[in-house]
Amino acid sequence: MAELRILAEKLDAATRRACAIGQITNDFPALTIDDAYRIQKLGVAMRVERNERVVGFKMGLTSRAKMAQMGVSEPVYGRLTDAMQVPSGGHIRAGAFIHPRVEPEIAVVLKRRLVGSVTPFQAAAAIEAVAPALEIIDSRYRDFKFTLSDVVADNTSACGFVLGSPQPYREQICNLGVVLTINGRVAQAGSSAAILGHPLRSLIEAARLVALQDDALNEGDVLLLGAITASEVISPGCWVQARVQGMDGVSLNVQ
Ligand code: OOG
Ligand code: MG
Repeated sequence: MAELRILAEKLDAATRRACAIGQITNDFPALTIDDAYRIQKLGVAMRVERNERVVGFKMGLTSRAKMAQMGVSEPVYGRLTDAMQVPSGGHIRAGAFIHPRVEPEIAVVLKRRLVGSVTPFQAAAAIEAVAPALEIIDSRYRDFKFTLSDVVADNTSACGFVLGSPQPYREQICNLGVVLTINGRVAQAGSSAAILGHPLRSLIEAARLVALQDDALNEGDVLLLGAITASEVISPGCWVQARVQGMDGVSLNVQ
């Protein structure tokens, strides 16, 4: 456990200094996924000690586009805190991060606790609202390169998120067109079906994965369901917008 704490501190320092580090699996090639989730939990506890509040979770690597882009092929989850949230139309300072990227997502807000094996019906019944979202990711590893254990320990590159206007959950979220523009130009386009074939599956998978680590999705939690397309590099001067069919846009300025 002491060793896991040291690794969590190393990742936390890299985050705060915006300074990349080598992959931890270079030194610990046998690092298990369970240990990686323990490191993640210790790192988030350090944020909580600094008065951040956990507001939910994010799923990662739930689309083929992301799996191919990152060379990792299993869904993972990370934790979101209030300090990571940026209001829609707000800004971030690229210099506060190492090599930030943005990706279009859909978020759900839960009205019920969800944990372990749940049916699609139970998952749908737990959704209070759906919102278009942008996720800002920033791997703490050099060159944005990692193994599955590395990225889990690094809180799945969580760095920031933007939520658009919440809408009541509709059954038809399974095949919505999604476009990511940067300075008005289409950078990525896809469909919500890219999320494990159906966005609801990401919620079901989140409930299963958190239970493996003795955790749960709770009432009021936000859950980002995972990027629909590959991510895009952002730099000062970028105005990023995601549009999900039938929903309002969600945007972010990069300074
Ligand atoms: C890992 C996080 C992936 C997503 O939506 O697929 C992720 C990364 O790509 O750095 O957030
Ligand atoms: Mg993401």
